[in-house]
Amino acid sequence: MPQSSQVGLTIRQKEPTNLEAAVDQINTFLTPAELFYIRNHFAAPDLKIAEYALRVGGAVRQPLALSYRSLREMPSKTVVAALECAGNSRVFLVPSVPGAQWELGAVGNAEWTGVPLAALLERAGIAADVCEIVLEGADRGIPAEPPLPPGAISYARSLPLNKAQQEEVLIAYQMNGRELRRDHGYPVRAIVPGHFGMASVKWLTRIEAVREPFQGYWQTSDYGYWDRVEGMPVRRPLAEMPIKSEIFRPRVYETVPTNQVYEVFGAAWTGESEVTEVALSTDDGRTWVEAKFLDPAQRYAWRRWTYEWLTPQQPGKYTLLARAKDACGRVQPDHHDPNLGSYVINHALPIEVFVRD
Ligand SMILES: Nc1nc2c(c(=O)[nH]1)N[C@H]1C(S)=C(S)[C@@H](COP(=O)(O)O)O[C@H]1N2
Ligand SMILES: [Mo]
Repeated sequence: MPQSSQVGLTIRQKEPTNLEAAVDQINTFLTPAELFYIRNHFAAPDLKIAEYALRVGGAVRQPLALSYRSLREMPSKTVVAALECAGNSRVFLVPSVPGAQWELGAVGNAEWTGVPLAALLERAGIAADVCEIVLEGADRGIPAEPPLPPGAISYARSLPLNKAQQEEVLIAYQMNGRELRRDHGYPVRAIVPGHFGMASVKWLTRIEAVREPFQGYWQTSDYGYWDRVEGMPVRRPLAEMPIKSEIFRPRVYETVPTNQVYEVFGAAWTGESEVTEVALSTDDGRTWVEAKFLDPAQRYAWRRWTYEWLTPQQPGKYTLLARAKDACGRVQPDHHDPNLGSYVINHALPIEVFVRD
């Protein structure tokens, strides 16, 4: 496979920009920016470093307004984290559901550098009764899906305080050692490793410590799901990613030759744990074999895996499935949970291929 970094992305929505990677082009552990999906709810704002300020306020002793330069002067930390859109693989749902019809490519794994959010909270001195930290981006508009809020809103999400205070949650200004591209949040974005992508607020301009759970649009209407408490449905915000693996090669409906070694390739990731195993089936789940990891287990990063498949002598249509496990005992389910609506599509996804002479 040539290591091209000029491969481009596939349009899922023109405006606002929503593009996904062709995952069969992925080879490397770190996904180059050229191959990293873009998920924007509104037009990307054009922020200038000279005017940039990050405000930290709400229930704090000392509100802050930090320039880009002062952020860059604080001690930095680098974390490798996979980001996956909560709607990734939506196109696999039957019956189909509304929303961007993501295939397999709304996921990537990058190295992020920035200041731990915890250090900013420490400097601002949060009040004892703070329960969440709200992160707000500079982008604004009217969201696509009802129930619609009254007028234009910004993109904002909250984090429970205990997650916000973990060292790996970054106020990031670099991706893979380079400054962020505009579509990925230039000049500054949040990175919340282990959570679905919606938590990693781009074009971050405001951090607010709050005493009551935040009920914003992206926390309730969108990026929420129905849980049950004593039989009663309650709405909760999506947060941690579950265990998931994807087959990157072969592609859906690829034709592979009979009786030859084909290198099946993919990656697996999970939330607050480590990926420990990937099993592969080439006969629609009847039998399973263990795949081989290319990367060590590292919390928040993905693990690429391969399997040398000796393709059948018998031509026909074959269904490949991959199923990962993590260190806290989670396994990918066989089916999507309808309570999760059009999100969290982490069941073993069927990749149908043709074996031909
Ligand atoms: N300000 C802002 N932040 C945002 C979004 C957005 O629309 N606006 N989209 C979120 C969603 S849904 C995802 S999946 C990730 C995508 O990050 P990427 O475009 O860098 O891949 O950004 C998140 N942060
Ligand atoms: Mo997303």
